[in-house]
Amino acid sequence: MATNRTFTMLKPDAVNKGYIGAILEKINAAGFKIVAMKMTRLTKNGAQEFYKIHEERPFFNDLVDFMTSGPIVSAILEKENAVEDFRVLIGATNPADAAEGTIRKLYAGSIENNAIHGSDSDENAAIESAFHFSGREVFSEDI
Ligand code: RTP
Ligand code: MG
Repeated sequence: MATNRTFTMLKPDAVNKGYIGAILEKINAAGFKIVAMKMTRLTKNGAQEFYKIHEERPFFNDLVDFMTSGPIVSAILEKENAVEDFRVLIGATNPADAAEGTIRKLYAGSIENNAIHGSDSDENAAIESAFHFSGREVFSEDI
């Protein structure tokens, strides 16, 4: 299986509760290599653009308000089968449905405040990574 990449954000709830270190530990322990990472805060326009696919959904405005409510940590992760394996690691969208040991089961409070994002396809991983990072911010070579 080819090594590929996914994109993640630690959402404002996880950052605010002090879970950055614990979540990064789980990500590394699961075999993902961090090839880009930064703390930022999404603007309203940025959050609307990032979650544009959900703009007709009833929860869209609440989602944008939540995602702009504080800083996030965004990162690009590399691993074999990255997109699918990362979705397994983070668990179901609603932490009440998430499997034991998953990041959302451990660190998410609700379906709205669910701690972490993971891309849902290779195509979206590339789009989302380019939205958050320039080429110079991505470190792919082994050193
Ligand atoms: P994400 O994109 O953040 O990784 O989450 P996901 O794929 O598991 O879920 P998705 O369907 O893409 O929904 C995006 C985010 O919208 C919020 N949401 N709220 N109130 C609701 O019913 C509801 N449904 C979704 C969640 O924060 C979800 O992560
Ligand atoms: Mg999604």
